[in-house]
Amino acid sequence: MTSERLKASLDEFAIFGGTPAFAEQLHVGRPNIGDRDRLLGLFNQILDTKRLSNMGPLEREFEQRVAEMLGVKHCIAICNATVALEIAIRALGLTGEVIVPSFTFIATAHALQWQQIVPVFCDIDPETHCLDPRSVERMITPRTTGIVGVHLWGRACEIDALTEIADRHGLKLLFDAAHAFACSYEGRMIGGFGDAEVFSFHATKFFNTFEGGAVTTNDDKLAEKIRLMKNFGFAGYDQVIYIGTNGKMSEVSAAMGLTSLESLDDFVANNHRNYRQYSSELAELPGLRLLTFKEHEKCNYQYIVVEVDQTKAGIGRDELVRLLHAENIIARRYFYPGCHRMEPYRTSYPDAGQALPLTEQLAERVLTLPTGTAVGETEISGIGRIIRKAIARGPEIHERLVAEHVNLPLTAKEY
Ligand code: T4K
Repeated sequence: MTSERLKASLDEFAIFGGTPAFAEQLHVGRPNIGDRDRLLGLFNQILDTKRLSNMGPLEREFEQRVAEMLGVKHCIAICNATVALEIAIRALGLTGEVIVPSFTFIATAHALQWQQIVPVFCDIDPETHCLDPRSVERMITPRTTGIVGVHLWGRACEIDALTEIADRHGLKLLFDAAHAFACSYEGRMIGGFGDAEVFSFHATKFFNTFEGGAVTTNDDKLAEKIRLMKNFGFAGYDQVIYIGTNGKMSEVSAAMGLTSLESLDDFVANNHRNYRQYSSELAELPGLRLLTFKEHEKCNYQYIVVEVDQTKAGIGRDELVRLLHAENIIARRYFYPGCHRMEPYRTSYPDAGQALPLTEQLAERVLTLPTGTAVGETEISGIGRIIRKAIARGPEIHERLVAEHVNLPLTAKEY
């Protein structure tokens, strides 16, 4: 960091021509990497044995280790969570309409639309950012076949309420648990709820397999179907008994997964430490709310999520993001503007927003901040100080940005 102790005058903020607080960019989503020697050892094993893919020994070991850790009968490793969602949706026989939050990564909705299933966007609880079960109930029609809940930021949905609704209406219940690896709900690990759950092990997740994902389930028949589907429907040599795709996880990804598993506790401890520091750095700032986690549950703390209320902070979320970017703090507006305002949904369902007032409000307020092993005490204290100074002078910064026409909507490149 170079000049973060400054910013005594507005001119010292990088957005107004000052020196950026950090010489190098700090990102949301820098990968955590486990023991390099262990990983390279596994790579050598892969190269020596020449077993690179197709349900190799590392993929199978990875599946077994994940299933044990989550206390679930089946873990089926997949090449990424998007394909895992697509396969799970198909294996569950979803058709017609499926209820899903709009406040999620676009893959959740696309996995449905990709198979000509209508994603019916449902509002969220502004406290939890997850599906509001009462809104879910209102969106059910005779065409509804399922619900896809998203454990956003690693915080579990209201699983009991959603399960009750799904059971009562005869609907399938799938959870997009892309954010929730190593998290629990009422003391039980996420992975065994609903009909199935889907994890992401993408590079930007706290636990990664480069690219990767998994479906977990306690349903033997469903697991068998998913195993067939991820391998073109092959039941043996020359024997295709089902429609399928290619969802296999490569051996290098499984090697990364096994290595990451060995460091999982360290990754979580690091995230938790970062989260606690952010909590104290950002405490009691007007108009700023740091999303909290239930300390009695297991949590990966992989996202530092902040809501900005311009009426109290004096500065808007987009203005703060722009100010932070200038300081080389690459905050992100996940999941702006909401799936319903992205194509093809924006054109297909132009009125969807009417049923989503809380989603629309939240999408204008949320930003996420860098964490993971790439940032430590010094960086978080620098980020905290910049945010505190920006909020302390929120109205002035806002006025100057307006006067200098810097408060125009963020462009795609600036997100
Ligand atoms: N459901 C939910 C709720 C999800 O959040 C996601 C994915 C999915 C389903 C689908 O999972 P996958 O099919 O991806 O397994 C990222 C990820 O690509 C995506 O996996 C993730 N959610 C989403 C929340 O974030 P971007 O567009 O923000 O990534 P990108 O390329 O801007 O990367 C963020 C930052 O991370 C970069 O600025 C630098 C750093 N980075 C990234 C990569 C890929 C690195 O340092 N190294 C890297 O290799 O989407």
